[in-house]
Amino acid sequence: MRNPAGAIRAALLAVVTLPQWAMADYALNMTPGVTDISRKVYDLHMLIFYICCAIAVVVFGAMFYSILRHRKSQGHQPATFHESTAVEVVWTIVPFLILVGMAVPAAKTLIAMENTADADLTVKITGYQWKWRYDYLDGDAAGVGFFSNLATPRAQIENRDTKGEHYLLEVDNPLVLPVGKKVRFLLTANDVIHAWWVPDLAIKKDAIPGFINEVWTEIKEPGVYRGQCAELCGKDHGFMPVVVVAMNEKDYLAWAAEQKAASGAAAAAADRQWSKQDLMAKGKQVYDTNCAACHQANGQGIPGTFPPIRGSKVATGPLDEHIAVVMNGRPGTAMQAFAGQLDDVSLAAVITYQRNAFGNDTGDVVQPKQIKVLR
Ligand code: HEC
Ligand SMILES: [Cu+2]
Repeated sequence: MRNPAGAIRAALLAVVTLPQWAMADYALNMTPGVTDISRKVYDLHMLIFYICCAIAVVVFGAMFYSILRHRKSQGHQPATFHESTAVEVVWTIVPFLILVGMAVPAAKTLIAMENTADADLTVKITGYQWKWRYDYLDGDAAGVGFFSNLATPRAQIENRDTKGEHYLLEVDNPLVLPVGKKVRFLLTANDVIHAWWVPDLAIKKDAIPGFINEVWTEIKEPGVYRGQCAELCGKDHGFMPVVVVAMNEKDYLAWAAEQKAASGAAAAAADRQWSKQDLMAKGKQVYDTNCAACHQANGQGIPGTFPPIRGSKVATGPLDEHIAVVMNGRPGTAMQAFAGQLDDVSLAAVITYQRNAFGNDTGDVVQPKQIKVLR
């Protein structure tokens, strides 16, 4: 090396600035999160990590010391530990103590994680292909329920140069929770296995059709916490993020009141007569959010997997059958029953849209009232 001093200085500089690089936008460690449980999980992770480091130093230290200082070329003979009771006892008891030292705090944390008793509020979380549904079962928002769909525009997904700040980690309706309250989650799924994962809350729990899993959280700080589905659940598994917004009590109450008012307004909207233009505008929005993942935004479907809506015999044929397919789905296929997922207005709008968009110019208009009588 021509300039050893320069090289040493460069190396020192690298070591000194390394933590800053690591901190910048590249986090290697897990997050400590924003709940007591997440902090316990983090502490447990660090404790066990340090124990592993200490074991590594001791074991590799002994190994390298022996290899170096007791090498054959120096005339050393192999040692025998054969039938040494003392050594046998030590290498049984030491790992036993280390294991117990890890198992005690780990079991304590696990028990705390499973203890869903005395919750202030219960929210049912249901996984769908490919969105989440949240139903508030009690508390100030009792009766409120909604779907939470990916909000990243399709254009951004197709052209990744235009990625936004929360690319694929943003939704139209986040799960809103009050801070400082114990919230119990009941997890299940409508179709296949999903998993609800929010690292800041240290929650990753499977949502399984026909089963109900329980988990809980108590968020300390107001804020927005993001996560994802963590169980490979089909084509758009990477497109069903989780967003939790934690609010203080006052904002949460205002939000709950707003949600209740909105569902009242939706009921009123279902009773009035809609113009074709309004149904088409609303229908496009419903279609892009709920149907385009399979039938595609241009209505052409994916040959062999998802049928086209453009020119479809159902979407251009008898109206009754079209309504029946959308409301009841096609059992045994990916075509879900949308009667339980969409309200009367959304169903009327999306069916009107499918019958008039993509060149399906049937001219048919479906009113929300027509859907209401079929429920
Ligand atoms: C998860 C994928 C998926 C989503 C989302 C989806 N569909 Fe389907 N859809 C299908 C599949 C698969 C079929 C074909 C079912 C079969 O084999 O009979 C289908 C069939 C249909 C048909 C009949 C087409 C024909 O020509 O047979 C209509 C109409 C339809 N879907 C409407 C909708 C509407 C409206 C939405 C949104 C509210 C929607 N679909 C969302 C997968 C989906
Ligand atoms: Cu999923």
